[in-house]
Amino acid sequence: MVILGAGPAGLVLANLLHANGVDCVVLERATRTHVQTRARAGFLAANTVRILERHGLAGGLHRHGRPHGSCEFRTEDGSFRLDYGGLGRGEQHTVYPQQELVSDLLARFLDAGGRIRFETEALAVLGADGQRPSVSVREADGRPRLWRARYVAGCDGRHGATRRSLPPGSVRRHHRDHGVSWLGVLAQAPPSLDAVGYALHRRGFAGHMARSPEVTRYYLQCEPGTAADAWSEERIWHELAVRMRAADHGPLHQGPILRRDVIDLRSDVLEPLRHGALLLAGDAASLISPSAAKGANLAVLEAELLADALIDDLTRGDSRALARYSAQCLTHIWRAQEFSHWMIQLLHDTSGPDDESPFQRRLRRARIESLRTSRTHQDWFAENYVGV
Ligand code: RFL
Repeated sequence: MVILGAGPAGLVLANLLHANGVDCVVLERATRTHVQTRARAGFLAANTVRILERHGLAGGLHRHGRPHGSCEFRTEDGSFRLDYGGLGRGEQHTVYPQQELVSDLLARFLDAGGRIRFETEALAVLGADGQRPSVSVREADGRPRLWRARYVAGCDGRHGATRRSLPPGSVRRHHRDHGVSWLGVLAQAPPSLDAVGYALHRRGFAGHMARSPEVTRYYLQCEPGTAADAWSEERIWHELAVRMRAADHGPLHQGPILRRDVIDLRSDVLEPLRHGALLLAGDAASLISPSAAKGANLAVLEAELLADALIDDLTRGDSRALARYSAQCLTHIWRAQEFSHWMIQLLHDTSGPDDESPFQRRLRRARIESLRTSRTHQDWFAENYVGV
């Protein structure tokens, strides 16, 4: 079994297969240091925590993760809090940075004798429609090599070899560009409020999410096409203060900006998540905007489903679960996409300069008002916000 990519999807899959006696190797393009320091997600859903617990992979997040169940909306009509941990199914997030989770998964896999080749870039998956697919790679020393396996798991994210290797017409791609971009910054500064902050402002959306007691992620809606370094630190903090209405709610805790990325809010789903012996999981299978913090959670869920299916197939000769894998994941993926799409509509003014814009803006205000006042709406929100 060859697994492409050492992100959350590839490493959960690798740990589960290895623990069940399935011979596998992980091929990863980046260095170990890069993989262990890549800051991305931070909000783990309750189901993700249960999956990791089920397989003894939750030690680190139990020691260092923090429960989180509150978000605050700040709008021109005032602000309100939703303690979502006590709504819906009563589930909370665990805040645990993705790079910490990846480091735990990696250490566990290697300690158990798992094989991983860093700095090994998959170039193409070949012969996936046959019984013996192979992966052509460039090894760390630059030499080409071919890895053969019964199955290849494509867990190499949005820009990996998996997506490039799918023959035209083999898989359908459902795509949506939301026309919205965010400047995401990671600041060496304590969180400014004890909740996720969603600020809806006529200058654009601003978001606040704790990562640790010392590090906070902020998002600022920016013009599509903005370069990551286009805004000065001063402008970033000023814009955040204005949009988050610091004058009414208190100043933001500022600190050096550690990282910045421009994120174009795009969604896409490949269907089915399988082409013969090539099986897709995580961002390689579907991309979801970070507005609802679902990407890493879907990756872990899909990895567990794929591991169970492959273990049945490879150790018991039972391929029924593998046949169901794609449809099962797609149900979860579309549900998450629907909620993420709803969040995008809620957080941004996506209407253009046409006659219908004022109508759209009023709908958005009504939606927020419903969320502020209706317990039924709040329960629905909580269930979908934490659920994957
Ligand atoms: P990853 O983590 O991208 O890992 C893929 C791995 O494959 C390697 N790779 C290759 N290896 C070999 N050969 C090749 N040709 C290769 N090409 C690539 C890469 O080096 C990498 O190590 O995918 P995976 O495992 O599917 O995990 C997906 C998640 O990383 C992603 O969905 C989340 O980070 C999305 N996301 C969030 N998700 C959440 O659930 N909660 C959040 O709060 C959250 N916040 C975020 C996010 C993503 C963000 N960015 C930068 C896109 C915040 C941000 C800013």
